[in-house]
Amino acid sequence: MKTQVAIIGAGPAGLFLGHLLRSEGIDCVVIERQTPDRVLSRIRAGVLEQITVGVMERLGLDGRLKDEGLVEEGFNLADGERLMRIDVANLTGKTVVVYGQTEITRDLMEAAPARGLQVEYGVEDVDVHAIESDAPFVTWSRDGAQHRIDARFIVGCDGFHGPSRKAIPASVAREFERVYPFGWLGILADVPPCNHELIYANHERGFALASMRSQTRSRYYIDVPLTERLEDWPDERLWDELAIRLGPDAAANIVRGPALEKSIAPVRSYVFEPMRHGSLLLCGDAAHIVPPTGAKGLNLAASDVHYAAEALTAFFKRNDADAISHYSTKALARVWKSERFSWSLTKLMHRFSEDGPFERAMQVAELDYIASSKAAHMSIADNYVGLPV
Ligand code: FAS
Ligand code: PHB
Repeated sequence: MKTQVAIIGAGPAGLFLGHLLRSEGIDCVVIERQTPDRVLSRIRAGVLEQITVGVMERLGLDGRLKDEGLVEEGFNLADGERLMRIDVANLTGKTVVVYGQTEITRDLMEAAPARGLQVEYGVEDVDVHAIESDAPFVTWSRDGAQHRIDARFIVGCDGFHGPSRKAIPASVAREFERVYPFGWLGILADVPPCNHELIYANHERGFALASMRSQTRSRYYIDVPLTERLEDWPDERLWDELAIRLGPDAAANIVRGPALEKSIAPVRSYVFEPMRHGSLLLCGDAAHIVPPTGAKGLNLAASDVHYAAEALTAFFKRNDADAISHYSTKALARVWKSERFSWSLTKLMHRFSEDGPFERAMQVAELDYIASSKAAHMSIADNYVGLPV
């Protein structure tokens, strides 16, 4: 098989890029290890920045997002005593939209045939070759048959555990990582949210987040030590803990219900540089991971793809190779700012077992500062709605 761009991974990054390239008339093929149902069964991000909404608008795929998405003009930080509302709409003139990653992925998957976007599911043994040449290729197998895609570029959109990043030689690779001493235990339930806006809570028993997917479906999280197992957290125990950590006002509005999905996700900050080596580009979780506290994971995938599509379109349609050579620097500049915001909000809203009284006093002082400073609100709002591309 021959194409212009071979894309590995049909998560949000791979499908965003495939659609953007096809909308520019550029040939591409997406290959994905899992089945479509398996990809859709993942419960991940839920908050969209303007950049991500903008990509769906550009693709003409924002219909359901506009009908079903919840426009959020603010969100809240709680510290056991106070509820501090960050009025992002008035502070920045921008909003975020609550619309599940599952729904974004479903919209992109369903629109692929009409776009002429070829997506091969259930592939195995994916490997990339000759990435330091102008004729890289990908090999893969399915049902025992061997396949090969020859392309001018390969884009690794294969997430944190995918093969693409590993193809970049150690001699040029730089890695930056912080693994946090807790995971996020999330529950999805068909119950109305306890508040119309998100609440991030820093309680002496730990972190909690009240989020939602719609007016009738809620998503809640608490942090738990990495030693905890799902079976240690039957629904009732989780609802009890949420009621304590979110505080009496929110607790009074919590409607309990059976879990549709419950999972523990590890929490880490990770950046891989460079995001391009030769004819291989990396987008999304294949190159970086953020703690979910800043709600940046999916949105960073969209901004990487924005830059990658811009560079690949310049290359194929205007014969301009320059944009490709600047891709990694441009994408990383925004990645690092999102990494900083996600790390700082994680440090502010979680209790760290290794922290002593001084570190705790710093948390309290920062929350006090936020409670009393418009400038602090402005900075948080500016980062939460998403920095310009
Ligand atoms: P993805 O991981 O979504 O997609 C990569 C795709 O590549 C997958 O479909 C995978 O099957 C495929 N792939 C992997 N190896 C392959 C191979 N060898 N061959 C072919 N295909 C291969 N963000 C938030 O903002 N809020 C959250 O609550 C949140 N929760 C998360 C929970 C979890 C468990 C994870 C992992 C992430 C979470 N995130 C969250 C971040 C999440 O939204 C990611 O940033 C987003 O999925 C990134 O999209 P992609 O880069 O497309 O990677
Ligand atoms: C979610 O709704 O899943 C969600 C929202 C905000 C976050 C993380 C996750 O910061």
